[in-house]
This record gives sequence, structure tokens and C-alpha cells, in this order.
Amino acid sequence: MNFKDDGSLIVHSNNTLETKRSVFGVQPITADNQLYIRNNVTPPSESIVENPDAWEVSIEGVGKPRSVTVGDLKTMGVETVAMVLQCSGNGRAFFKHETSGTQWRTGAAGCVIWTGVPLRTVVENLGGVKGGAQFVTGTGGEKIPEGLNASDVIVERSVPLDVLDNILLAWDMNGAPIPLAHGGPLRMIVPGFTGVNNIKYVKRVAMTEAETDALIQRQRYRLAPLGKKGSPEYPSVWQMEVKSWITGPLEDSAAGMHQITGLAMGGINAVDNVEVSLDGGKTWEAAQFVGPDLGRYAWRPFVLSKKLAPGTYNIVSRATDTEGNQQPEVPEPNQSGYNYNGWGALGVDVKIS
Ligand code: MSS
Repeated sequence: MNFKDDGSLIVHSNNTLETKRSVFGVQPITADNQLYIRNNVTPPSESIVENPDAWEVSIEGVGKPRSVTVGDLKTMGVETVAMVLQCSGNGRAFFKHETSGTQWRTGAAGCVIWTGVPLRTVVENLGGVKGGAQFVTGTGGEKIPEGLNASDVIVERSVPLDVLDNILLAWDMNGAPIPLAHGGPLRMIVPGFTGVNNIKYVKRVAMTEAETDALIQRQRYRLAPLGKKGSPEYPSVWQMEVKSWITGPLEDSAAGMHQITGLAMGGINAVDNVEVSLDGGKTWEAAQFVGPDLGRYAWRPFVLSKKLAPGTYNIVSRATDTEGNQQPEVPEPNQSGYNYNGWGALGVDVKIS
């Protein structure tokens, strides 16, 4: 994978890299080379990002289905969205039960700005949504290795059609062409939905009557109860939930003034407020948001300035979204360990002397 390793990332494997907790601070936007990377299968060759405008995506399930290039898409419209990109499995390591899959802690998340054309505009240009469609299905541009069953390995995800108006077909990330690692030349961006629903190197976008029967939709990314295998009878991992975590202080230090910092997000909703506790949730104080409000799907850095006397502190934070949903102390477990947002485990223990 082609990225500049400046020491910001924890390498779980070749295609699985996590942002170190110490990197986040109060950054409203995550720099490209600090953003976590996750690939379910081997990505396509770097050559596909050499001439991004030539990349073709097939638009189906519309009045006039056809292939369009990124160059064509750029003439149709442009919009930007600041959005938390977060792996469905972020925080998996904090579940009490044993889970298979990457043991992500806080760092399979970042907040980035995407530029692209609203999918709604593209669809209207091509004759509108075909009758009967209920999902938007995006397909990744990876090659299917010979001898393997396509539906077992293909990265293809369906999301409900009612989010069509939010979806972007994006070619830029943080103001520059999307690097291969993050899905260039073209990525299907579904704001408020977990990482896996944001299809990289998207080569097909279809308005479909049914969800794809790809394994990654049918069995994986399902909120199955403990001991159960994922299957279509359980909810798909789609919308993100309200969440926050402490980003500093992370180390023991000396008594005096401290800036307690963290990040808070609403997931599918905007975040409304965040509180901080120094005693593991017995008493809470309101924290202040810092930096710009980049909209409903972005996270907001926060701070609480506090004079800390010598002692041990369990510093935790608890966010509430605009719908009144509040981070739980411990979330309901699900077998594969998706959507972790419990405030209890997302805090830090520090000793002040
Ligand atoms: N896309 C494609 N095409 N392929 C793959 O593999 N993965 C997923 C998404 N998309 C994939 C795709 C996931 S799973 C995630 S997280 C994301 O992506 C990540 O991103 P980045 O940019 O960070 O790397 Mo979990 O839910």
C-alpha cells in the first residue's frame, strides 16, 4: 500500500492500519497520511489512480442506464461533505466477549472532507430511479481472483434508497484526488453510515429492488446476538451511533492546569453536547466544543480545562446527539463486535502527581 508512514499508524496487517490515539488531539479534520486504512480484500493496482478522470462507473437501475467517467461526473455537479469515516469494527477490542476480526481500539476512524457529485443529480440526469428500487448498491473495483466465487469475495454493499439524497460519488478527499488507499479514483460516500458502506474504487452503482446477496452483505456486518452467525434476519450494520472518546491527557503527569480533550460525533445525527467525568461517571461536567462546526456528519473536538490535584483519575466522556440519544456506559454486545460506543471503556486512567 502506498502511503507515507510518519509514525501515526499502528500496523495490524498489510491492509489494516489504525490511527494512534495520541494523534487525534483536537483536529477537526484528519490528515490523509494519518487516516486509518482497511481493506477486506487485495486492492486494485496503483495504476487506476494515474488518470482519475478516465475511470468508468456503470450507473444502473435508472431510466437510461449507462457508463460514465469521472470526467463526465465532474460536469454534472459538485458538493462537499465533512464526514466521520469509521470502521464498523472500531472499538471491537473493548467488548467483553471474544471476537474474531481486527482488535481496533479508538483509531479506525477519521473525519475527512469529500468532494463529488450528489448521486441524486447523476440519477436525475439518467432518467431517474427505476420503479421498484429500494436500495442503492455499490460495487468495488477489485479483481475477483480466479477460482473464487464472486459473491464470496466481492465488496458490494446495499444501503436503503431513502439515503440517496445524501450519497456523493466523490473524487477528492481533503481537497486532493482520493489516494488509492482511500478509494480513488471514485468512492461512493454514504454520510452517517459505517466504513464498509463507503465503497472504494466504485465501478457500479445500481438502484436495486433487493439487497445484494454478496457474503459481505448477507452474513458479514450483521448485528447478530452472541453465539449467532450473521444472516439477513439480523439488522445490517448501516447507521453510526453517537460516540465520543478522550484524546488527552493519555499519560501520567504533574498536578496543575490540564486541557482534557476528546472527539464527539453523532453518527447518523449531529452531536448536540458532550460531558466529561473525572471520576468514572459519578459526576459530570459540560465540555466545550472547539473549532468549526463542519456539519451533521463531522465530529467535533471538545475540551474541558481543569486544575488537577494529585490523584488517580478515570476520565470518561459521554456524548448526546440532537435526537436525545446518549452514549451508553456499556453497549449491547453483538457477536462480531460492531458499533462499539460505550463511554465506560473509551475513557483513560491517568495518575497526576
Ligand atoms: N471498499 C472496497 N472496494 N473494498 C474494501 O475492502 N473496505 C471497507 C470500506 N470500503 C472496502 C471498501 C471497510 S470495512 C472500511 S472500514 C472502509 O472502506 C475503510 O476505508 P479507508 O479509507 O479508511 O481505508 Mo470496516 O466497516
